[in-house]
Amino acid sequence: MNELREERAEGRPLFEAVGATLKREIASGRFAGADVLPGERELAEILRISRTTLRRAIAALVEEGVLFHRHGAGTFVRRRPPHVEQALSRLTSFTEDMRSRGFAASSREIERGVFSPTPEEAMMLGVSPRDSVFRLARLRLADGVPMAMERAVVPAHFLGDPARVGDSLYAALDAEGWLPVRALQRLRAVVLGPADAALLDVPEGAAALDIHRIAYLADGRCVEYTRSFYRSDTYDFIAELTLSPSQRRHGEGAMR
Ligand code: 16G
Repeated sequence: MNELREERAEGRPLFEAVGATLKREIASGRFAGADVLPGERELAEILRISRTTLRRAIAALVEEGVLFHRHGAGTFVRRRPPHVEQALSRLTSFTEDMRSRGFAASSREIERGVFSPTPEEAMMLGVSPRDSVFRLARLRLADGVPMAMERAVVPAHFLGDPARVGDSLYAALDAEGWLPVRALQRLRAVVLGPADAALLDVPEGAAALDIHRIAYLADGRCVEYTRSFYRSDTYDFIAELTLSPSQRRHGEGAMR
């Protein structure tokens, strides 16, 4: 939090400079894990300011709606979920999507490993039940806010060493030369169960978009089957609709 000095350089009162620094840290996802600020004494020590100044800065941020107190639990960050409009016709990765919008993408891993496929996975991926699949279940976050829960399955032979899959599954597939070029996606509305609702930080029973993506290589082999729950308050999927060529000819005729 070295920026405190820069904030101060602008000649504003110290508590305002502290508030601006905290806001910047929040935006960068610094407290994203638990969304709770460190204790007053620890934070005052980190910022090298008095607890009175810190209290004043926090009070101003509570008034602004950036922070809120939860009795007996501490001071929390009030996250406003980023809103994203996503074209349905482009095959992109979460990391790429968020980066292009200026959000910091991150993930919380729920499951990772190489397993025997379930009958559904084997059928979706077109692999034999004797093959292995790499499973990666992640909570995907933008600027520290949970956006989607994704459970991806990839035939293990496409990934070389699955332990090397880092922040982006598509970057890992690309590195192996197996980036998908085409995908089929099915979307439907669902009501979230308690476990997914808790992960996505929405009330149980909230609506979400249940998305199944099956992605293919140029030679038609299936490289990914992913089932995701996208928070319905953060994502709008936009589809472009065009007339079929024959209808277009018809329409042009009608206009003359
Ligand atoms: C997107 C895809 C998901 C893919 C992921 C890869 C949808 C609905 N889903 O979230 O199928 O596995 O991107 O992202 O768009 P990554 O490269 O950042 O891991």
